[in-house]
Amino acid sequence: MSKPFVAILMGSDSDLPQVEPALDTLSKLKIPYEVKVTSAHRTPEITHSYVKDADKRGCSVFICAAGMAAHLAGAVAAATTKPVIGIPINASMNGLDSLLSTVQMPGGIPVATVAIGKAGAKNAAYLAAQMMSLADSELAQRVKDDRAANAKAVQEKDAALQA
Ligand code: RP5
Repeated sequence: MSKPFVAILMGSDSDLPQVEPALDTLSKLKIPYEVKVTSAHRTPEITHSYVKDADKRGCSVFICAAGMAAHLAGAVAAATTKPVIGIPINASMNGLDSLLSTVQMPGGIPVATVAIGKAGAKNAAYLAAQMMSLADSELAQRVKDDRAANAKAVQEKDAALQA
């Protein structure tokens, strides 16, 4: 079996600028990932078969980004029992349409929904890392070190302000 990885799906390549912080964060934490542009509506069969295949190949967590009627995360969650994290993309209505259509899943098919846009993308990657850390002590340490480095950066910015 291949190394555990994260699969990042997005409904359109137009979502990429808002998804990039997820890719950067996974790279920083040395977590392997795949990126796939596929849509719940435009390419439903490709979405389904990709999820089934990625699941079999050792995908640990799916991260799904979509805008407007954002059904991608829900469609993915319907096809796997691996954790699914949804990033609502701001493509219209300030992303509120995407937020509601990602988060409002019926009972039994969860999607862990993060904030709209870039902050959500970053947190989706951290959340995936924290999930994978449960079975990977080296990754758990990298996540802890990263959290400490972020706290130090805040303190340094504060110190610069006080000087
Ligand atoms: C959604 O429709 C995509 O995730 C994207 O956010 C939105 C618009 O897609 P494009 O028309 O830019 O391809 O499915």
